[in-house]
Amino acid sequence: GLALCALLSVTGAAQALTVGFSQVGSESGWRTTFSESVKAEAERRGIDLKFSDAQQKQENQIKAIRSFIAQGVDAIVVAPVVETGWKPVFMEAKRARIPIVIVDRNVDLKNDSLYVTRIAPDFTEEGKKAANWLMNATAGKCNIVELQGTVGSSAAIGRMEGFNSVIANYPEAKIVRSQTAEFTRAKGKEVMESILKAEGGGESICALWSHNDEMALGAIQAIKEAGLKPGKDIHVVSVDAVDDIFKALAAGEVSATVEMSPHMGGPAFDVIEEYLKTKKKFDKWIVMDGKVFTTENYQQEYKARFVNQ
Ligand code: GYE
Repeated sequence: GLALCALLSVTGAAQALTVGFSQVGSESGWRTTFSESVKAEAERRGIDLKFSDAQQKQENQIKAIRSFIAQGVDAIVVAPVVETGWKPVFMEAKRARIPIVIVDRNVDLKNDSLYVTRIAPDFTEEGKKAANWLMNATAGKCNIVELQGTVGSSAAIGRMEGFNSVIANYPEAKIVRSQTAEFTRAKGKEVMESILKAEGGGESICALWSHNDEMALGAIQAIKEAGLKPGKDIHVVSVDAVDDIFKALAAGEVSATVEMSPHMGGPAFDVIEEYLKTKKKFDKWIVMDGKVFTTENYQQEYKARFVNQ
């Protein structure tokens, strides 16, 4: 009863960590899995998580961070929707002595001043893995349509740079159309429909390179409605390795996807717990690596996700 509470509060054992998480939105299956994973991890650790979904709007993320500062949380986790515009609110958190950990996308700030570290994949590597797979599959001869992610996001910038750096070595591989579909399934379908029309039906398109599975899954519907077989007439290569893409791999409608782990909650909470003890900065960020799943090697992961539940 009261005595125990008093004892716990004296020993500090009752002081659960309070962490504010400013999430981009829920635009993709990958993102919702990421949010669920962070919430489950907080639950497991007895962390009081304040969660905010910004519907992909930076001003909502800034409002959420300000609210976390006002609440006096112990730490803030941010998945920044775009790279720019973060300095003022990060300065406010610093003045309030509330550490920030970046997850997923990046900001254009130096991490030695305004945040503790970043936990993320190497987006450029993801683009290179996708392009290397496609160049091997097509012997370097391919007219490619690109669906870009959110303009200004480090995920779209990095994946584009990585992919382009590889195909630059193949004179007969070129991107014939490139347009953003904002990482969503609906826009992926809509943009692919317009590209197929503009390209005379799509017979000349060798591959679709999509910055995430969500847009690829929308584009696949458009490819089928145009009377073509995705994964056969048009290779489909994307990133995230969400559950739905494994169903498409099993159906032969997708060729390859580069895995991006959504399980960044654990590492983020580890960093926070360590930082609050040591106040030590991290001199480099924590990189999450990912595999390339293709029609040749998806089966084991497919079973792990759908059969053993
Ligand atoms: O690939 C996509 C989400 O920032 C890397 O954002 C993340 C991307 C992910 O919309 O599904």
